[in-house]
Amino acid sequence: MSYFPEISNIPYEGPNSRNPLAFRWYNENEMIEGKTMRDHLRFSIVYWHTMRGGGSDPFGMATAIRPWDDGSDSLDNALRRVEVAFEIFEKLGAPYYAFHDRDVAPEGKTIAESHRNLHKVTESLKAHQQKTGVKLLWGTANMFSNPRFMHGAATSCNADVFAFAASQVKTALEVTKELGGENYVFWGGREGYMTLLNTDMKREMDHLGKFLHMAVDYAKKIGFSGPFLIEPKPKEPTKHQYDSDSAACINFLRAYDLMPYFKLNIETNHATLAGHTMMHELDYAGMQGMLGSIDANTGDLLLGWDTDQFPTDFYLTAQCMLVILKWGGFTTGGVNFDAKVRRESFEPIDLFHAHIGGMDAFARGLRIAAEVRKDGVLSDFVKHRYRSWDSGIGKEIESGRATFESLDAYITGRGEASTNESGRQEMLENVFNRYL
Ligand code: XUL
Ligand code: CO
Repeated sequence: MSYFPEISNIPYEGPNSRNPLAFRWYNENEMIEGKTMRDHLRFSIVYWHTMRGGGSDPFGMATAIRPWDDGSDSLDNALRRVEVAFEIFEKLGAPYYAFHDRDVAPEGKTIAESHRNLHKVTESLKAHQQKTGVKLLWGTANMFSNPRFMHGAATSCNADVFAFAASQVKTALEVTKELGGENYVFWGGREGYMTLLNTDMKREMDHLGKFLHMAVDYAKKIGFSGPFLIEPKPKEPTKHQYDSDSAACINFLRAYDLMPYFKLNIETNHATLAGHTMMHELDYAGMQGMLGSIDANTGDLLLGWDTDQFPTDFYLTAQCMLVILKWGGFTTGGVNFDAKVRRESFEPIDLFHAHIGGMDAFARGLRIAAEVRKDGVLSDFVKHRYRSWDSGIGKEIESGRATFESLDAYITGRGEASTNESGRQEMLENVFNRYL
């Protein structure tokens, strides 16, 4: 049975197509820099927004029409959603999907019942993966919606809540492994605080470090080898979240001896909430070998919260892809659309328009980035800009031979530093725009 009989598999029709249900830039088998677009981008669709988002906001209830969903928290409803989800994944040609435990299966009255529900839905997810070839990019546990997590999960002041969270991640890891998930994500939804007046930050961070080590140990035990990913976000829901940006996450992982097991899952709207560009966050993670995956979306210039809009801006996606390619592209990660349709876009077909737009935006970004790299104008400029480090005193500093005394003698002998050169920002922005 089909839930979208009027929609066929979305075809690639090229840039001149006027068909809104076709790709203009994403041609999955086309080769770019020696790899297919499919393998470069590794698109993934999220269960929470696409299957569970209803469009409610703090001022109003859900608006979305979802004829397949009876609105109940029953297992039957959950199992029906799986069928719908896989039809959407397949028709869009998305090779991956991602979920939280509570997106796919209802929470039970006891934790044991919740685990049973999840295992039951997992059987169906597995069967659908086998039938369609769609794979799991990552799994995660929702440890932020239920009131028990009001003070946090691994960083709660209540030790029982820590134990509950551990049980939940244990099962989510088992399920992720069972489904061949390529990564496991931690987004610290409520791992943070509202006021230091009631918070022992050091103790909470120590607990988070312990929790993640337990996850690493259990993954080893059950043979889950995919990397763990931490998803940075600076605020919302808490005022200060511990995993606030790439730098804070990497410092935490290093301090708690977790570096070998983790990478980052970097989200555009989270980067901008942290006061950074997405490119900054990607480059910072990339230079430390910590770039794992991305949650692709965008915020709104005029709204200060996590609006999770679908990415449509080629300028942004091209710059993101430039940084991603610079650090070698994705291995286990991918472009995961942590994005939701607007509340006003309430019809099922809007889910297709939204993903087509996001996939095309990243496909076009990939094409532009590959052209920029082929011409080498920007990388040549940067290389030339740092040429004072390739020989002479610069080389001595980089190689570790220089000391304060030797540098003092060198610059005293010259009397003044050599003349600076323009950074040419405007010219370089013009160069970049040639490729758009
Ligand atoms: C919240 C967010 C999450 C994570 C997974 O802002 O991005 O959906 O991606 O928990
Ligand atoms: Co996200």
